[in-house]
Amino acid sequence: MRLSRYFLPVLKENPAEAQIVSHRYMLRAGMIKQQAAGIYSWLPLGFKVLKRIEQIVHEEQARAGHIPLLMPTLQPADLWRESGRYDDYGQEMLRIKDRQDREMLYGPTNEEMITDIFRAHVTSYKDLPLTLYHIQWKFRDEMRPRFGVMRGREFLMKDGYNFDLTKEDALHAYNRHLVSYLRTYERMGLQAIPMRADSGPIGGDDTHEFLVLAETGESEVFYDAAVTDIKLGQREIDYDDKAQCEAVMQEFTSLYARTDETHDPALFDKIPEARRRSARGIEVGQIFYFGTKYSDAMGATVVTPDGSRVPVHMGSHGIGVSRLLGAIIEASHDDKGIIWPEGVTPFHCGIVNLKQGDAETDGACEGIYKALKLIGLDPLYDDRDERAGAKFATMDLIGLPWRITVGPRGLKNGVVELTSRRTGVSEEMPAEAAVARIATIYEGI
Ligand code: P5A
Repeated sequence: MRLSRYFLPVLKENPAEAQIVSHRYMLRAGMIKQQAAGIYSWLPLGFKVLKRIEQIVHEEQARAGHIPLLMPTLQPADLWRESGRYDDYGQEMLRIKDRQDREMLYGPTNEEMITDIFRAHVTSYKDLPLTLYHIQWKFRDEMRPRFGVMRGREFLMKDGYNFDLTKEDALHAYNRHLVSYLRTYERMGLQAIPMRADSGPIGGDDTHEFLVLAETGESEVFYDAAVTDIKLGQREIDYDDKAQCEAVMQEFTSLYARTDETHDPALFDKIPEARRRSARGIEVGQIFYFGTKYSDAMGATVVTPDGSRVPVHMGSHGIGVSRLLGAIIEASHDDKGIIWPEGVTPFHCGIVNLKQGDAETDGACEGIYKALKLIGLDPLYDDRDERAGAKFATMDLIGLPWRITVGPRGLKNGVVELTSRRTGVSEEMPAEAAVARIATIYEGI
């Protein structure tokens, strides 16, 4: 993309309404625009990152064997009357009447609707196990929408639902989700720690939230510092291997890590003092096992091998897709702007032309731009007639992890400059070498 033809409405001033850094940078980098409290338009740069995050979520769900579908945002109230949650949900639910006076709602989550789909089409244990998911907009009329996309009213969620014959199978689905979520967050450059939590209006006893540690996080958390040393890394996972998934789950959840809702000071005090931590965190996901809560209430049953009918065991599993943008920025920025991890960056590399209009510099930039595109990368070429300082400030603000700077002085010596946004370190090298380096960096990402 050439910046001269892109739509990147950056702001010079800090927006007064933004209290935390991610909100400030998302507004300043022209990623989002607020349309009403907690409701945002996703401008091109923000939309691009949102799509990258969705893509990683889809890839990791596919790896775990989960099947995508798409349910609507609007739901009939009657479904929620069946589960008993229509009245329970209270003010957070946006209730709407259509022209026939039928009661509808904008879905805050989809347990009821997926159970309705299941009961309409699945009747035998032979069709199990089954995990369906979608990435769809949700609406929760939060009392205090704030911090930009962190606590929105309209927000994008990945929500998945498992259907299993037995509790044991459903707990495997729980563990499988836990493992696949760990991989999903790590690919986004995040460490998200599973913490024992409260299940709230979703229900059930088994639930973990995934928290990214950040001072601006809304949740208070207590944990053993040793949990931050555990990484999934590149290990091979067989998602059908129950023992392996359970072992990873145990590894990540045996040490003390809880949100304030389930915090137990007596247990916490048993951690060696030097490892005790209380901090704040951003909840980027949550997994639940709630057994037959919805299948009982809504008649989602299957015929078992012995011919009897039983309600299926279920769980649901959510990732805060739009919230993740805020969480990633909170975890990765400096005083100049965002620093995108390579896995989610909106453009792979920036190209800064220091002397727009100079034939040789323009030619070199064009060459690099085309070479990067040819190998399937997506560069952002700042071809505007602007001062170098302004170009650097924009690149730093929007946070592309790599920048190639091209100017007449370097070209005289046959070199361009390759700069890492994270370290600030620059290296001079021929243009072809810079392109080759960028290609290597993104191999396998
Ligand atoms: C699990 C999937 C559920 O709703 N039902 C389907 C279960 N879980 S949850 O924890 O309530 O939400 C899942 C994730 O969505 C994000 N989230 C939000 N993001 C932005 N703004 C909000 N107001 C908001 N509320 C929830 C969180 O990341 C949460 O973990």
